[in-house]
Amino acid sequence: MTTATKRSATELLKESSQRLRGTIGTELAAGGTQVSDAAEALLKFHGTYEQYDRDTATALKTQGLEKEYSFMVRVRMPGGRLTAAQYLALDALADRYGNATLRVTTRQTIQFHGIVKGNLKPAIAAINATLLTTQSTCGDVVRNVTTSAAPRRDAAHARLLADACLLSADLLPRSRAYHEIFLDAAPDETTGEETEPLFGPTYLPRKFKIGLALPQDNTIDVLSNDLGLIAIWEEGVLRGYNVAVGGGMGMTHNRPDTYPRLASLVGSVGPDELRALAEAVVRVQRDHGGRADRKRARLKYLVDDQGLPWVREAIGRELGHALADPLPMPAFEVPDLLGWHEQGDGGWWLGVKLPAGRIADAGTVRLRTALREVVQRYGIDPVLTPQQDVLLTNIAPRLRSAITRKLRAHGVTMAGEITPLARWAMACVALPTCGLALTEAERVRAPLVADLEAVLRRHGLERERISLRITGCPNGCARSYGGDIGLVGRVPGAYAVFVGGDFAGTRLSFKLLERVAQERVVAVLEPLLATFAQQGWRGEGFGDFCHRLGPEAALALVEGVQASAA
Ligand code: SRM
Ligand code: SF4
Repeated sequence: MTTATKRSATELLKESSQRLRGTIGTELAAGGTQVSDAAEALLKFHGTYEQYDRDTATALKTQGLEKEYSFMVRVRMPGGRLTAAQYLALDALADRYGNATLRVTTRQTIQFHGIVKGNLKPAIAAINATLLTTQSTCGDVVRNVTTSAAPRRDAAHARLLADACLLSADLLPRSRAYHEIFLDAAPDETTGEETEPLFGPTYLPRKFKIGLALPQDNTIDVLSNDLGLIAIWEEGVLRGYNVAVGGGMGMTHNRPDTYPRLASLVGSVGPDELRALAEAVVRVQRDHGGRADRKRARLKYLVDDQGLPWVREAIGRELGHALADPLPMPAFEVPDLLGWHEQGDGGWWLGVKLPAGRIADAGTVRLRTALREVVQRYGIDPVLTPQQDVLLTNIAPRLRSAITRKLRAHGVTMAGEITPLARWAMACVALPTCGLALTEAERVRAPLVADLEAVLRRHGLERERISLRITGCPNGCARSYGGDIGLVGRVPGAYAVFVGGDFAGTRLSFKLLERVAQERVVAVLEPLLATFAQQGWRGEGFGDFCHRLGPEAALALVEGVQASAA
């Protein structure tokens, strides 16, 4: 390991935690609604965050009452796969322990919100009983591995999913802390001192994300991962994986040394070297990643601070041989997975839009009930997408109309009935649960989409494929610096507006405006959209058009409107 001169408090905590145990066990057994700061930090490694309801906090404080504390729990499922039985079990747990909703995340998992402290252990144990885990879904470890959600029954998709599952399992910590704390497993006294062969006593400097894509399916935004792997097939044979390192979306306002970054292609490996390669990259980040400043601890900063050639050499050293050059690769595509599609084995899948990933019953739209009934009745295995949607898979052709009818009867809108903007609009959780949110995101997605749709209609752009990504802070959980339009919470009630990324996820957007009041955002974008309608080239996306204009010309177009903005 490097001899770090200064280490953050989290580093010291990890080291003294007895492999992620700390005082979690005793604290969970005690009463109350909260845990200590140390236990809170360690609990993340086991997949849970302490939160409080930010909607009620101020009013409660003025009455001298405690905030409403609860826990968010995140499940691990590489590639967003779960069985019908698992889905139904999780759905039931949302009532028993959570806030009666399931939240599909931008990394293809499910989150529960609103689990009170006394229910945390039984909830995690119950998730585990479904043969899913919450282990390492948060914390300084390898997070949920993402990959194409498309349930296409061909060799390329099958291999991609198998490799995602392999990496996900291989890169889990070996500590038995999770099993002892949440599953009452007895400590293993037969093997002497417990070791973490890959991670060591301080685990990784920061979260570490891996995604696997195909050039023809970059729905995961592979270049936003610390380690992005792109499978290259030629004439039905897997030639190898292109390796990209140093992606990440988060940044901190007012800290110019933090920034979103797309992963850089650093080389390629053969089809059977994936596991060794992933372990090698993890070891490079473990040993050389920053451990002093958590805001600059992701692999992307190591790549920029040391340079790509250095990183390439370091990976080669860990791997035992130099990385081969990247394999030739076609341009990325982003297929639309919503609606009805043939799987290639006689079965069909139906992609259903979930509003910002939230599976809930709300008013006349009983989305949660609809999905539960369809999954239960037809034994459908759902797949979760990186766009926060769900694919209902393995459907016999004769059942298609019955399933459509059932969903409609519960008020669920079918994909063919929504605009491309609504199809591709993502929003992070933000308020009221996220402790880092500066603005709303999930809760303003629908009104913002509706207002933008009206503008698009005015300019004849309603069929235009435009991706909108909204986050309540600069951490970029809905990958808001990629795509055509990014709205990033800046201060309460106002967003930084980003444009100019590309749909395929290969170019970051630029900041058009620093601070625009929520109610002015759509008006500010209108002149740009109007000019795009008149001057956009055939086949050019809105982000491409803004990129072609460049920041200065784009800003000149919106300046008049901005002058009247907050
Ligand atoms: Fe995220 C922190 C939610 C995907 C970058 N993210 C958080 C926390 C845990 C807030 C916190 O630290 O207190 C949020 C919990 C909110 C809540 O109430 O549930 C949170 N992130 C989410 C989810 C649920 C957003 C969503 O609406 O779907 C996504 C869960 C993914 C999963 O299943 O594992 C989620 N987060 C992402 C992504 C997108 C991705 O990975 O494809 C990113 C950008 C990529 C990246 O990692 O750079 C992302 N989240 C962050 C960051 C910035 C990290 C950085 O190094 O810059 C933070 C803050 C941090 O880690 O300090 C963060
Ligand atoms: Fe919270 Fe910010 Fe992530 Fe949104 S982007 S979930 S506000 S950390």
